[in-house]
Amino acid sequence: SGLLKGKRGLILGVANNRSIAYGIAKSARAHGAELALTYQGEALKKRVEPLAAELGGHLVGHCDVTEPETLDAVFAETERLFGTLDFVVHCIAFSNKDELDGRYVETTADNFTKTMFISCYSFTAVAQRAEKLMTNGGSLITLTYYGAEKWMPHYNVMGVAKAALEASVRYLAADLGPKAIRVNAISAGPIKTLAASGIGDFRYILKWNELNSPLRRTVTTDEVGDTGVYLVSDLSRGVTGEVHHVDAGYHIVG
Ligand code: 0WD
Repeated sequence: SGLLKGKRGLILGVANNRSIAYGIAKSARAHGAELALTYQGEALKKRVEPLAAELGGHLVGHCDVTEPETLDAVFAETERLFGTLDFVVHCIAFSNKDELDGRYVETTADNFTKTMFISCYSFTAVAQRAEKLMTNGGSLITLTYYGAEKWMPHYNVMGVAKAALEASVRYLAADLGPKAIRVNAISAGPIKTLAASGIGDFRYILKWNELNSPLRRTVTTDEVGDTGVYLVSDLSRGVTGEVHHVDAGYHIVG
């Protein structure tokens, strides 16, 4: 469809073709969006380059949110290419793997700070830069997980960071609403990606969701992608500050 025809979007967080960011990029492209993508480091560049080409998108550079100058460079390149920006998709999170297992109470100050910065603050850092390019209004989306709302095994400090991320969605939505910039999150059910492979007992969590979600299955990156299209399109023009679950209904059960 031409739902996103004429819309230009920046996608952050494609690591490979299993990434949620890739699922959203693919759906957005199928609905006519023009895309800019980033990669984190040279190793991932080799993975992301062919995916950007396949999507007819532009690679706008290396982005590591712990190096703010790389975010500045990416937004400068996006402005040079597009002029204005209609949407941004933020699919970035990180925590030390050895703290995504065992007990939350053991979290170190260093990993707490790092997890919060990369998984929560980076969305605000992105919003600051996006606001300047969204002169015709726009839509920002980020990815969260049910572990923000309820205790989940092994999610630990990432659950705390996702809770803060969901709160930041509400504060950003209030700040940017007067400029017709909407801010929403998708709370995705578990999907086997690179980031998920760091979480202890992940296969068990997938199985548990399969057995207990209302739809009796898990979700795919394509399904998250289609919801992403809705949230960045004008179909959702009345929606902001929302955390929208794409989890086969698990959140009403668990
Ligand atoms: O079950 C899942 N997979 C769920 C994921 C359920 C619900 C939510 N999510 C969230 C994640 O927490 C994350 O916010 O979705 C988002 C995307 O994650 P993903 O698609 O599951 O995982 P992946 O394909 O690994 O993409 C995450 C990427 C990183 O990949 P790796 O695995 O190499 O860390 O986030 C990027 C990176 O490309 N990333 C960074 N980007 C810029 N600067 C940084 C950083 N410092 N750290 C990680």
